[in-house]
Amino acid sequence: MKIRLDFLQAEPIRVLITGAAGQIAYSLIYMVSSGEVFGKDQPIILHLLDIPPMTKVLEGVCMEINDCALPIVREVVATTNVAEAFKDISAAFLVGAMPRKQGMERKDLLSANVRIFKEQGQALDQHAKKDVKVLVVGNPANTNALICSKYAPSIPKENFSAMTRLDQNRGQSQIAVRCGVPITNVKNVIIWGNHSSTQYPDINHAEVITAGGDKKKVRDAVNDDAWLNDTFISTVQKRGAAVIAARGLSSAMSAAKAASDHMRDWWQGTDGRWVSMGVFSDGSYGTPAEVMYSFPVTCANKKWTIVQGLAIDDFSRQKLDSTGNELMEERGEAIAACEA
Ligand code: NAX
Repeated sequence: MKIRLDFLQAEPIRVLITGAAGQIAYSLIYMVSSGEVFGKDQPIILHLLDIPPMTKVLEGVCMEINDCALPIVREVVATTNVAEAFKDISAAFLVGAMPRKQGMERKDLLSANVRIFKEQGQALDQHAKKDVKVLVVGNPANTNALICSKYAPSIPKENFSAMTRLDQNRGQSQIAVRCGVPITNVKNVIIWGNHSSTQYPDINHAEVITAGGDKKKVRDAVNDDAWLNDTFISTVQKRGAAVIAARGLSSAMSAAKAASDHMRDWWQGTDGRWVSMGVFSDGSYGTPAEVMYSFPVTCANKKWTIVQGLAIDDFSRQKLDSTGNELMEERGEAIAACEA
């Protein structure tokens, strides 16, 4: 009889999900706990953080985790205590954030949220493992990730990222539907910049295997520049609002799937595939340095590397600049809010 010693021997890792009583977490907890992100042989100790008014909901979520009977989940630490939540974690999905209330200005939302991420940055600095991988989902995701990293100086900046994978998945899916092929036939759609309406979904370097089996540039396969330069871009940019209009609630299942795709690829590698991640900009492609800018990256050995050498035409240049300008503005407002 063959005994699976690898599974028995692996040390559990502690994985934090914040906003654990919310709707994205409701899907994400299952995806992480089923082994899709860190591997089916990697036991985990789930840390779940939410705010005190959500304690009862969190208890219900814990009951369901137990009832799922998940082999890799060794323990669940459900808490409203920030220090306990961040203690010894190896990975963090920072999903919890304050939602936009009616009549609230964008600036007020930004300042409320960056204060949450300042506190969580400090908690990471004090309590998490120094090689922790942090994915920020809560909006404004890029700027929240920047603030988190600023207040966690003992953790390398490369260990922080913001989620633009949902935008990438949305873009690749639009192309797959348009070309009448499975999603796996489309690759290298890029999201540049901010996870906001200024993001630039770029298909200029994307490829598709057509229904006839040929490998083509997406621009050639679609053969409709008006659709690609206008309808496609605005559909991806406005997809979140379209889901809210239809569902009465914001994207949750797809956001959870994107968060698990993002962390899985970072943790397990992309094998040369490009994925989009909001990461600390080094100024590549003439983007502003020191903002969390979404770039095409590849991942290996738990590290991301920006894909270099791509040609940027005038149309793209203007879009890369405008989303970069927005990130610089957000950075200024966020730092002011944290220092106030
Ligand atoms: P929900 O309102 O369903 O859940 C948020 C949860 O966070 C709540 O349970 C709330 O109590 C908790 N929370 C609030 N403050 C907290 C704090 N300081 N510490 C811990 N928990 C806290 O929102 P949900 O739909 O799950 O969305 C969560 C966040 O994801 C929002 O900021 C949303 O804007 C953002 N999104 C980001 C996306 C991205 O692509 N980057 C896409 C999906 C989503 O819109």
